[in-house]
Amino acid sequence: MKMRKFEQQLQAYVQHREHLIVSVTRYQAWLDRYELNSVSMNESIRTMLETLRSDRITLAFAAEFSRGKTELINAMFFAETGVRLLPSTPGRTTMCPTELLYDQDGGNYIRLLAIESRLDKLSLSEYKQRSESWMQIDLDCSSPAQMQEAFKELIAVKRVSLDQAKKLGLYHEDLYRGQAPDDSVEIPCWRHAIISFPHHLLKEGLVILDTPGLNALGSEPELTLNMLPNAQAVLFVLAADTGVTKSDLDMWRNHVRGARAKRKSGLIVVMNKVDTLWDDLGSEADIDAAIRSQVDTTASILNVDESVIFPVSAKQGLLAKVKSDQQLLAKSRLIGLEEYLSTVVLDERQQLLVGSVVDGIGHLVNASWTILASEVGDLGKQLEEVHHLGGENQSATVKLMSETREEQNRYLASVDKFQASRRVFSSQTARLLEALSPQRTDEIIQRTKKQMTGSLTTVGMKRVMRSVFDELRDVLQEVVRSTEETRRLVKTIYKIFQNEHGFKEIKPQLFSIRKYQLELELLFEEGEAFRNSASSTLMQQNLVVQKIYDSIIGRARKVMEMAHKDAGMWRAMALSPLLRQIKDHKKMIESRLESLRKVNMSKEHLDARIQELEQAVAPLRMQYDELEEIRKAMQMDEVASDDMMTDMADEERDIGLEPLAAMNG
Ligand SMILES: Nc1nc2c(ncn2[C@@H]2O[C@H](COP(=O)(O)OP(=O)(O)OP(=O)(O)O)[C@@H](O)[C@H]2O)c(=O)[nH]1
Ligand SMILES: [Mg+2]
Repeated sequence: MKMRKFEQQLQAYVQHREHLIVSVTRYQAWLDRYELNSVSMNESIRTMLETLRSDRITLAFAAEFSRGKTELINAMFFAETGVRLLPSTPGRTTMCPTELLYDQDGGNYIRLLAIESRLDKLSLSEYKQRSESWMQIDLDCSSPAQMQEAFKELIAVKRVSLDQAKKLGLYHEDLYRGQAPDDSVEIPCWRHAIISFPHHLLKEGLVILDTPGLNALGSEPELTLNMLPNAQAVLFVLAADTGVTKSDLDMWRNHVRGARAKRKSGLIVVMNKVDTLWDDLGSEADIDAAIRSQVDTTASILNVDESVIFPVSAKQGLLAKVKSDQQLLAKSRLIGLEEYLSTVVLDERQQLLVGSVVDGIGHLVNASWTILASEVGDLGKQLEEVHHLGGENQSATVKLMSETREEQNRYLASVDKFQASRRVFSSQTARLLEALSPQRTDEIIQRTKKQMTGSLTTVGMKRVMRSVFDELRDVLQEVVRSTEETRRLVKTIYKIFQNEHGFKEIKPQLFSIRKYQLELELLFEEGEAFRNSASSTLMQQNLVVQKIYDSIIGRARKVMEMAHKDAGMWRAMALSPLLRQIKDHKKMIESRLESLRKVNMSKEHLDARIQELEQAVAPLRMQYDELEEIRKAMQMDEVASDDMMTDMADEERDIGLEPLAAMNG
C-alpha cells in the first residue's frame, strides 16, 4: 500500500504518454483532413508514434553478489504477494540476468535462455526475437507459491568440465580464490530470463532488470553496453555491513559508472542492510549518526552526491510491508527511495518524453501553425483593405494595383532564385546521403574485418575496432563542412523571404553531424572502458571479446544508419514549409489583385468579393483553432528542442545574410 506514490506517479506518467499519443494522432488526422501531409511527414509521425508506444520505464539493479538486489526488488515491488517472490538467499543467488515485465501478447511465463547460447553468434536482442529458442514455464498468477517455485530456475546451476566452462567464457580464476578447481566447475544453467505476468506496475510499462553479481556484467556485454545505458535508472546496491569493498568499487568503476557515461542522472546508490547497524547501537540518534557517516564515506569513495545515496533495509522493508507494520516500514527507509524514484526519475522521464515529441515533430507542428496563422492574417488584412478601398477614389486603387503588380514581379524573381538554391540544396544533400550511406559503412566494416582475419587475438580485434572507428570518424568529419554549408543555405533561403517579402518566421529544420560524432565517441569510449575493465577477468577469452566488438561495431553501424536516415528526412522536409509559404504568398498576391479589380468594377462586385473573402476566413480559423488545441496538448512551448538549441548556436556563428546569388555559385 505504501507503493501508492510510485504507482500513482507511474499511472500519471502513463496517462501523460497516452495523451501525447492522442495529440500526435490528432495532428496526423488534422493533416489528412486538410490534405497537408506528405510521405516524409507521415514517416516522421509514424516514427514518433512508434517511439511513444514502445516507451518503457526500465529500472536496473546492479551490484556485487549478495548485496540484496533481489530482496530490494521483492520489497519495493512485490511485497503485496505476501511472499519473497524472487529467490534471495545468503551467498550467490541470482544466476542469470532477469527481466520482469508484462508481455501483452505472450501472457504469463518465465522464459529461459540456455547458457550454451553463448557459443552462438546471435546476440541477446536477436534471441529475444525468437521465442522458440527459450524454455518456457507457464505461471499461475493466482498462486504466489507456484510462481515462487518456478522462479527457482533463476538460481539453477550445473557442473560442467573446466574446458566447457572456459569455452563458454565462464571460468574465472577469482571465483576459486587461488584454489585450483576440480575437473568440473559449477556454472549457471541459464543465460537470461524473462518473466512476464500481469502485475499492475508491469502492466503500466515498468520493466525491472535484476542482475546477478559476480561478473555477470563483465561476461554479458549486452548488459553493460546496452541494457544499463538505456535503463531509466540504475540502482547500484551496496551493503552497510561490508561498506564499499574493492570488488564493489571495481564494478562501480568498470561497469556501472561507464555504462551511464551518457546519462549522468538516474544513477542511484542504495546502501542496503542498514538494519545490521541497528542492533549494536542504542538510540535512534546514534543509528542516524552511524548511517550518516556511512553515507558520507560512500559519497566520497564513489564520488557522487549524498542526495543520490539511499540507506535502506530491504529485508525489514519487505517484512514491514507484508505485516503492515508502519513503524518498521519507516525504520527501513524504503519510502524515501521509492519517493525519489517516483518524483525525480519519473518526472525526468516525462520531460524527456515531451522533449522527444518536440524534437521529433515540433518543427512540423510549428510550421503548420505559423503558415496557418499567416494565411488567416493575410486574409484579414485583405478584407480590411477591401472595406477601406470601397470608400476611396479610383486613382488610389489603380496606384495600389500597380504597386502590387510590381511586388508580384519582384516576388517571382525571388521564386526563380529560390528554385536555383533548391537545386543546390538538392545536390549538396545528395552528396551527403551518399557519404553516409549504409553501403559505404558496411564496406568499411567488411574491409577492415577482412584485413584483420587471421588475427583473432584480443589485440587483433582491438585493432579492428580502432580502424573501423577511425574510418567512420573520417566519414563524419568529411561531411561536417558541407553540412554546415547546407544549413547556412537553408537558413539564408528562409531569411530572404522573411526579410524581403515579409514571410512569418519559421525556424527551418536543421541537421547537424555533431550529434552522431558524439554518439560515436561515447560508444568508442564505452568499448575502451569495457576492454580495460575486462583485462583481469573473463574477458581475456576471445569469444567474449569478439562479441563485445561485434556488439560495439553493430551499434556504430546503427549510429551511421541513423545519421543517414535523419539526413534523408531533412532533405525531404527542410524546405517544405517554405515551399508552402511561397505558394500561399503567390496565391495571396493574386487574390489581392483580384480584389482590387473587383473594387474598380462596381459596388456589387465589391460586395460579392467581400463575401467571398469572409467565407474563406471562417474555415481557416477553424483549422487554426483545431491546430492550436493540438499544439497545446503537445506542450510545445514548454520544452526547448535540440533543433532550436543548435539553431541558436548557429545563429551566434552566422555573420549576416549572404545573398542568394552567392550561395548559388
Ligand atoms: N540484514 C539484511 N540482510 C539482507 C537485506 N537485504 C538482503 N539481505 C540478505 O542478503 C542476502 C543476499 O540477498 P540477495 O537479495 O539474494 O542479494 P543479491 O544482491 O540479489 O545477490 P545475487 O543474486 O547473488 O547477486 C540474503 O540472505 C538476504 O536475506 C537487508 O536489508 N538486511
Ligand atoms: Mg539476486
